[in-house]
Amino acid sequence: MKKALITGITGQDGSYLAELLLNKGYKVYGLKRRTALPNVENINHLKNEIEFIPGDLTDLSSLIEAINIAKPDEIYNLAAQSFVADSWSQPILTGEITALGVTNLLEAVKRVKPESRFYQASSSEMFGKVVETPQKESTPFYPRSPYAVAKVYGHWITINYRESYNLYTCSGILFNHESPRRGIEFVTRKISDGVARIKLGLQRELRLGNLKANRDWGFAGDYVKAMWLMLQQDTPEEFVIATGKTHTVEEFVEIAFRHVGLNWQDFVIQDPAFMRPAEVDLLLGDSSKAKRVLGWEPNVTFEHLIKMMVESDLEKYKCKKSK
Ligand code: NAP
Ligand code: G4F
Repeated sequence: MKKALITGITGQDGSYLAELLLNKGYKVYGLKRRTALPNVENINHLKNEIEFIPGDLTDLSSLIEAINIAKPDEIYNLAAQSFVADSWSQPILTGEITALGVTNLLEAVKRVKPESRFYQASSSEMFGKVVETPQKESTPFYPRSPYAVAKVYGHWITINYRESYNLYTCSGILFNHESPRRGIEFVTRKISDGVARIKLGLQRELRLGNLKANRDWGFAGDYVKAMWLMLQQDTPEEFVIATGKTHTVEEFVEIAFRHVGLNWQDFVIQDPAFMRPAEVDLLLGDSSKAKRVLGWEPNVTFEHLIKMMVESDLEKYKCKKSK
């Protein structure tokens, strides 16, 4: 039986990846940091199938111990301070987790189980103020936030440990991917949650920042398949994972409100509090390498994704109301 260790198990991607690996017959270990209150909503349905190991990306000793316990064939490093907006208010913490945390984990791999295969969750945010469109594996990086700068570090240290120590390490440069399990602070889930609450009379307005930003949005369930495929190749390489279509935040808002029969302009207020000091205006990925080498393609369309998220939030609030 193959064994996998997932960091970031409580997050959106950690939960979908755990489901995928369990379905493939893996023994799944999840690195979980201590929290004052339980935060296992995304993985509650899997809690008896995953073996949790306490640990934190900023604590090398806990990572060494985790790899000693799991002795994993595959390691998926999904843990990060992943919210771009907060990386300006917590730039040092973001660097410690999202950048140096990768080195901590690679060091633990090198010392304890160098034959493990390692996946790093790199990000399209690294392209930032884009120098070409669409963005592909060879596109130069121009990060625009402390988060993106930290991800560039994580990306290059992953390559460096491969070249320095001959480890099997690779990175997926994933464009935005969403789902009903997306954290509530990210714009898509903030919108789907807000639309559901407004429709059910629980909220009157939705305050958002820049509606003109363009993102290449896919479904998280499709994207975790690409992570697994990357670790099944003979040679580790970098891959862009994207839908190849870009949409504005405003389009997302418009479709989400239309889905419940409402006009977004009656409810959305632009609030400077949600504007960023430096914005990423346009992301559009070219994942033709992933299609050619991995045979990977996304299945869920933009419209289907929005419908899935709005329906899920409506259901959640309807259940709460009826209790
Ligand atoms: P997410 O929902 O924010 O999950 C992040 C996970 O990291 C959570 O499980 C969190 O645990 C954990 N974590 C944070 N700090 C940690 C620490 N110091 N030690 C150990 N664990 C820690 O993120 P996601 O959307 O699933 O994304 C997964 C990864 O892909 C992240 O690295 C993200 O930066 C990257 N990425 C995401 C996207 C996207 O569109 N979703 C695109 C490109 C790249 P707690 O629950 O305890 O906070
Ligand atoms: O949903 P967002 O916060 O995601 P962002 O910044 O694109 O980052 C996400 O995707 C990255 C991949 O490209 C990941 F690496 C990263 O970890 C994260 O998962 O914001 C999307 C866009 C931005 O342009 C933002 O300015 O939406 C705009 N926006 C407008 N109003 C808003 C809001 N974003 C948030 N979070 N909240 C708003 O009210």
